Amino acid sequence: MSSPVSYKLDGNIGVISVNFPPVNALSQAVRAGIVDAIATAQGDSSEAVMIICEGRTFIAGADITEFGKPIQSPWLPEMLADVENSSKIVVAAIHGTALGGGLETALSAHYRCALPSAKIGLPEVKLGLLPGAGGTQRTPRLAGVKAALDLMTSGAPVAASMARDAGLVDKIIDDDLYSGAIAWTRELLAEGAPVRKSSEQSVPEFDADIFDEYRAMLKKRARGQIAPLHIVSCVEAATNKTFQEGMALEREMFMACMESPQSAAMRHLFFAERQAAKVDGIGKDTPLRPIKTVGVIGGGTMGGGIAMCFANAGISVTMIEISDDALARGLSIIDKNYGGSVKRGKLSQDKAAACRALISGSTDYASLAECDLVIEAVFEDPELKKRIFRQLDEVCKPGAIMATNTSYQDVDAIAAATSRPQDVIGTHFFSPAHIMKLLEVVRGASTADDVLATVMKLAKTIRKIPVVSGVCYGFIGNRMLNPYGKTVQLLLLEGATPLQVDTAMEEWGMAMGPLRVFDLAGLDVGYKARQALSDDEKGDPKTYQVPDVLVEMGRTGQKSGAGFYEYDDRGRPVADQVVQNVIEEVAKDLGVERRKISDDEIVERLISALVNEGRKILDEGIAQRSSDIDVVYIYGYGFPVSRGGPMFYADSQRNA
Ligand code: T1G
Repeated sequence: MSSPVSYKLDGNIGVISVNFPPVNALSQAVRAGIVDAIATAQGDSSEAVMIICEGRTFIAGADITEFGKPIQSPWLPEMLADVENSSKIVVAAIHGTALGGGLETALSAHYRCALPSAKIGLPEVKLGLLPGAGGTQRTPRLAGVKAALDLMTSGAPVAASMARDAGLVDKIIDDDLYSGAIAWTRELLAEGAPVRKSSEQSVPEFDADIFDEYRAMLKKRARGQIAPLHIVSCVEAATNKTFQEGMALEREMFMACMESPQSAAMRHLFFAERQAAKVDGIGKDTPLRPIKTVGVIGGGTMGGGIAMCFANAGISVTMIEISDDALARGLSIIDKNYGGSVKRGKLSQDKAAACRALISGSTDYASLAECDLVIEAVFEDPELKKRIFRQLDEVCKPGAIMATNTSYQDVDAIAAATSRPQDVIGTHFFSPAHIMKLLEVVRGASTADDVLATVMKLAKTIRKIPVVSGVCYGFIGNRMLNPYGKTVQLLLLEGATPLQVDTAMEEWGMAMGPLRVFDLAGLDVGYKARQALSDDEKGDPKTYQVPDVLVEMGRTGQKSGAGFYEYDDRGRPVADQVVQNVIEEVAKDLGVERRKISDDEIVERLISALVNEGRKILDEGIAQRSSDIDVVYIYGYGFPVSRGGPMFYADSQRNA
């Protein structure tokens, strides 16, 4: 099999070109190819060497598919040492995204140039790892301690211009990368630019307190994760040890991270997220319906957030409300959201204004006539939804996709209200819709393959992570939330307090304990839904009696200032004896014997409730694969990434 790395002389420049689709990952063949090419260049007529990649990006990192298997030589650090020890200057020419081992390759070169559109980053921390090929030692020497810590502990890529300002890129090439980089390399030769090893540079001045400041911040921001703290130790070593000593520490800590359950979990998620975007049985070449204009029905919190998702992706949106006042309120929610994004520095004023300009409003369904997609986002009343879809059936153009944002209702029943159920689909956004990344895409029995394929691709356009669900009450996430919530109520009656349950789950890693989640969502939501059910349908009163009593006391959650907790004037939850009295009263009425309950029991019973329901969802074919369920719970329900998702966690416990 031919090597993915080619080498040729372009005049006096030896050009190493990597061509290993899709992202030029540093597979064993790529590493061996670069080692051979560098060795060839040492003995030929070249005066300098350039490393460039074909395809859509510079090297995007080590080959993650090789992780967890025996490492084959040449090891990446060895390859990078060969690059850096070249007797001739080596120039890296960057386009696309130079990430992880890709950036480390560029940093082992002596000079770096990049297209303005290029980005560089060290995202290893998102895999529960740290840069394991000199990144923790070379980056601080080139960019300083703070920039290095920011780059490695956030894992976020930075634009080429920022990389240049930080000292990680030397030159921006404004036109064709190949010819521009060749010309620049010849300029360097003409200037007599020396072999410049980043490993020999010393770390610029830094604030000695920075390491402890980062440790304190990371203990909160990346609670329980080991890689971020190891990154701090490695960068600290770059400031007080030799390069070789620092490399030895980096290797030791890299291997510790690689072998950790956290990294296995986060690497699982990396592939799970990408697998979720694929629909078994629907080919990549399925023709998609063009989506240029979108309609959103409902200007509430969800409708406004959904409208922003599309506007932020440059797609024009018409928002429909029932009256001018309601429409004005809806548009003001959007204005407030954009204002907040600008204030938090998430969006520039100009970008926010450009996005906002793409959103218009109307009270007339006729204005939806040219929309390629319409999303209904009104409150959870199935009859109202059917009425809306009958109207959409009247006004939407042939081929328009009609989607419902329902979080529970029967998408097939909604589709049946139209003459074109094949064009109907569920797009379940999570609140706040313009921030939460998860999108449950609910495939109805009649949903056409091209409609599903179009929405899955559109999800990526609006920067969401799509997961396909079949039709059932609550789809994947909310259906699993149901037994989770019921088990919480049983734990309270049996002796745990709301604060103990929430603390146990948050210390285990959940972003928010269940009682705080219920207070945030509003206890009245479940209460109203139960009013429509018979006693049989409601199930065991132990699972809902306490929240019903609280709602009837006017305690509907954070929005009313009290639910399972009281909330102080800054919205912080405070344990409330009134609630404890209600719990004990209900336990007595229902004959529940109370006892001391351990935190471990709380975690074990709540995670089991999720996993057992997840298994049913899989058995029923509602979810395509177990890893899809993990993606739902990580991106929609605050499950800790370091545990990989409920299904992965259960398997890892079983195999431990
Ligand atoms: N290794 C193997 N396959 C990879 C890969 C990688 N590093 N990156 C992407 N792929 C596959 C991916 O699975 C998918 O495959 C296809 O490429 C397109 O990816 C020693 C230890 C580069 C920004 O973490 O961030 O270097 O599903 O759908 O949205 O210090 O991929 O088509 O079969 O994501 O355009 C560090 C991970 C590794 C970068 C492109 N690097 N990749 O995004 O496409 S650890 C990373 C990304 C490391 C060193 C350490 C993104 C992307 P398939 P995609 P995209």
